[in-house]
Amino acid sequence: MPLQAAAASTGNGGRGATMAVIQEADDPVLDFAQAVAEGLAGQQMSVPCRYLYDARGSALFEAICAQPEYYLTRTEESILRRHVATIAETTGPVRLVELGSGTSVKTQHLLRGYLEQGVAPRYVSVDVSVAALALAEQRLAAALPQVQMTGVEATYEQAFPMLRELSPVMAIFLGSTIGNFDAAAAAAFWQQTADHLRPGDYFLLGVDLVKDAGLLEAAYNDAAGVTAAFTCNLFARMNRELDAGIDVRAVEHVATYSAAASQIEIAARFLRRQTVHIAPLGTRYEIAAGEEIRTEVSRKFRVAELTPFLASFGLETLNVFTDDRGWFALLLLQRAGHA
Ligand code: AVI
Repeated sequence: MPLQAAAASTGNGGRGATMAVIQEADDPVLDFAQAVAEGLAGQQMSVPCRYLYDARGSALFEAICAQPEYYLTRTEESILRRHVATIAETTGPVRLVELGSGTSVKTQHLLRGYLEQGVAPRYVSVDVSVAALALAEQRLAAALPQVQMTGVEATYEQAFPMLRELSPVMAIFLGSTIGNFDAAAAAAFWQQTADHLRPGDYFLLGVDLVKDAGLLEAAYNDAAGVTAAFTCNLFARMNRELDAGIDVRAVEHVATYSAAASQIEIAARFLRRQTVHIAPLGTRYEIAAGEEIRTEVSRKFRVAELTPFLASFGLETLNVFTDDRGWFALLLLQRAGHA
């Protein structure tokens, strides 16, 4: 898909950063309404997890990353810091394209590593949140003014064609966000990745690993209640945008680990009977006391299973970097095949 709006200056004093938009002409509130209606009509009620990330949800997610129980962000950051030189040496000068970049906090370690190798990295950050992109740009301009950044407001699907155009690239997908995709969505994601990378291009993937259930459940039930607030915000968002009339005090955050499925399963449990209105569609749904609406899964991985799975899409694992406790892994992948 072509860039529909031309790159425009983001007013950073002419440092060369640009912001571009790749967007379908659509109505975000109507999209949200339809997704909620579809999810509540299903056998197992659910709402797609992408709707957790409105402005308040994104701020809460940043706060989750700083919670003592949520080891993922800190652990991934430490692995990145330790192995960035090897990564930069392996790829040489490539464009770095980060999918779902958020505020690009961890990526700064990577960019610094490339700079230390004498490579001035060109960095393209892709996110659906223009606010996150603007904040990333501000922080990057302050920390690493030598880096050329282009922020692209787009979904992953919309951004895939860029990979081919920007080759040689290393696509970056950190934070174990792939764990929030169900098996079908993950397979589609890898197929698209394989289709759009050129042979020889790289992919840096961060994944959370299977571990003790107690540690995992603590990470998604932090004592300060930030993850609970993140889940509840989805229902507050329904009130704000869909006039849903939900009593948010009757929503309880439930996060449990299923060892059988190797995933954390997060739901909102309704403590009292509720009627959910979806004003833009003129529909309503009855939720009984004790019923749950699934808001997220967060799959956990085993490297020994993941690498052959990725290889089946033509993505060869060059390196697996992990922390001393083996809690999290960064995989440096390369698209196989002949140019
Ligand atoms: C964004 N994603 C990788 C987080 C995770 O760990 O699955 C989302 C999250 N939800 C609750 N806590 C963190």
